[in-house]
Amino acid sequence: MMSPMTVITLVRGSITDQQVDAIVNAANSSLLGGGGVDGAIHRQGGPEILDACRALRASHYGKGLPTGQAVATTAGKLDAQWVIHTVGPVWSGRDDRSALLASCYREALKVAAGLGAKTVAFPAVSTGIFGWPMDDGARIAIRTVKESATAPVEEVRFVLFDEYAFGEFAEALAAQG
Ligand code: AR6
Repeated sequence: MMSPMTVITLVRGSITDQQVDAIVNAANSSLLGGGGVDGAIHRQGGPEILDACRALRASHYGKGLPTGQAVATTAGKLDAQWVIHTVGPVWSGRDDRSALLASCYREALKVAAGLGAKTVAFPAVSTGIFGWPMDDGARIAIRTVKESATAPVEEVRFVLFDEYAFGEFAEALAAQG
């Protein structure tokens, strides 16, 4: 269960504008950038983040960061100490990949706790370019954070880009109390 010291907050906006200890990136296995949240983070964080990602590829992830895993780099010029890159699953109507989506939140929180982060901002992983339905993505996000957030993480902040995403997260949070 989530530590009683951890709160979940929801805000509308861009994840790149958050002042937190760790910002989670919805990356892809290559760790070399892309569109959506990933593009915004690299654009606003500057080249230091890409340099760190290239170094990680060379040292640990020659075949790419597997789906459902998470790894931290510097946050460059962003107002955070770390970016935690995680790779969400691409939505499939045929096979159930929700365990992999849950794993993204769980593993990112584990990395955050290991770094000593008290505040962590998440986007709605997989719900953009990777096509995951927002209502289901929100339920998995809220449930997994409730199950797995631990000290020293005190705040898990979901940063939702539009009113629709915000509404779905608010509903999931209310439903799961
Ligand atoms: N702040 C917060 N949320 C955002 C922002 C932002 N600046 N920009 C978009 N969103 P996506 P994915 C929302 O596509 O589905 C990249 O190319 C967006 O509306 O960023 O996991 C990677 O390199 C959506 O609800 O990530 C991968 O190849 C959510 O963030 C691929 O996209 C996630 O959308 C990952 O796809």
